[in-house]
Amino acid sequence: MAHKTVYLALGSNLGDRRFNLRRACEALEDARVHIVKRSSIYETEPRDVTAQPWFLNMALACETPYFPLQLLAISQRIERDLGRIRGASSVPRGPRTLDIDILLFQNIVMDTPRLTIPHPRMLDRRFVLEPLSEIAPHLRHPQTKDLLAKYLSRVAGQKLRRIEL
Ligand code: PH2
Ligand code: MG
Ligand code: MG
Repeated sequence: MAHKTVYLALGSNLGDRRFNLRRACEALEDARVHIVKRSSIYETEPRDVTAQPWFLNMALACETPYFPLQLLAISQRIERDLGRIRGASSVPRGPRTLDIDILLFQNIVMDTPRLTIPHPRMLDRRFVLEPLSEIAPHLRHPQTKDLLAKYLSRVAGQKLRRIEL
């Protein structure tokens, strides 16, 4: 079956953050989500819930045979395997060992209770736009048709630092 191009955002702010990101990449590869390009790792100031540890974030360009909801299920399984707790005992947008977010999936636009693509908050988040622009500088948002660079300039006040490998 034809493979589709998808952009993912990874984040971790609990436990061994670097290890969690590395294991996530390995688990994605094992699940037929093939990583074509990976960004640097960035240490980023927490957004939304600001009283939580700083995150490590990165972005991936992948090729996969799956459809969006299948990829969501795989991502959530990997989050659980890496110790992610959801439900009553966890704070929405709060600390987590691993978060895998689907940013863009081909040029698909979908809005369902389980999954919204493009990711609805991606354009306001430097921790997403910075790593994503690093691996895909010419990408346009499928709804606005604008280059990511346009949005990046608006979030320059959000703190982050690129971690040297
Ligand atoms: N994820 C959130 C909420 N806030 N802040 C940073 N810096 N990085 C994240 O990955 C992040 C966040 C919800 O998923
Ligand atoms: Mg998220
Ligand atoms: Mg998520």
